[in-house]
Amino acid sequence: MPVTQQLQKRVITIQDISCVGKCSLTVALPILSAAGIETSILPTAILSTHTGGFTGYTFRDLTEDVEPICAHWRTLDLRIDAIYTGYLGSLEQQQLITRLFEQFRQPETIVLVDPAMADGGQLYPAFDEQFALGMRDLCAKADVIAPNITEAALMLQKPYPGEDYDQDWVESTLRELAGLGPAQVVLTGVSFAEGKLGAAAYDSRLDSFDYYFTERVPGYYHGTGDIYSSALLAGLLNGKPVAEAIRIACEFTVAAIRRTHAAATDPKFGVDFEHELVTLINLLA
Ligand code: PXL
Repeated sequence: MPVTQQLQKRVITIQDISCVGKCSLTVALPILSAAGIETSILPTAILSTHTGGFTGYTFRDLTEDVEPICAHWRTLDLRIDAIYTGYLGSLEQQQLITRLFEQFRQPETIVLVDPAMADGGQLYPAFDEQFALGMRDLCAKADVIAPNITEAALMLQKPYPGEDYDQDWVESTLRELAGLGPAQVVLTGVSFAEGKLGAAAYDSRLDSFDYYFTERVPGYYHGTGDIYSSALLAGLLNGKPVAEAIRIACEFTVAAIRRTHAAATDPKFGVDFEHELVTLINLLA
């Protein structure tokens, strides 16, 4: 295979390390690497497990490390193609990361914020409404955001609709989220028909909506939002338009969920995305 002359893309991803229970950095790193992207990390916290479905987990907040890490990076003349944030360790980190965006964003940098803080109508255990409003302010600084329906409702301070929404609700929510600042908004966990699940995207520069759905696999699978956002970014950095990137992310994520459902493993440990990395590579080709 010929070696390409293309400059390798670099992402800085800012999320926690959950040591057990695949999510955040333990999925972002392998997915972005498989997509050919150099992945630099800024860990926001270290937990023995993620906080969804486990009890007794440890939590070490790394807020104090953010500024010294950034100060060192500023001496390195780093070319950064994307900054991608996920689960944050504290409210204070939201302000530090806003500053990081200002310091490291270059004209072509894609800033993707996944406001990973809630699902199924509930905030994750560590967070409150104040945190959700801070996440809204961080989303305002992004180019692309990828909330689920719960996160979207929290940031817009509107009621969580459960399953009771229609295309008008989705499209007005997407427009309201774009009104915060990001040019592109991807809403995940969208369903208009029983047995179907997917994503809706809005590009405010084109005023256009795109949808993509696959079959809904029964059950709740932890870490799939992080898998989705990582694959979405892999698509965007490989030059795919958002309509194509949401398709790639949906197909890859559902393939990993399908495999895990068939294996009947405990879903709190995460899904078997590793055996589907080849699917992602083919989807990106
Ligand atoms: O996948 C989202 C996520 C990331 N990191 C931690 C979490 C969760 C969701 O519960 O607890 C620590």
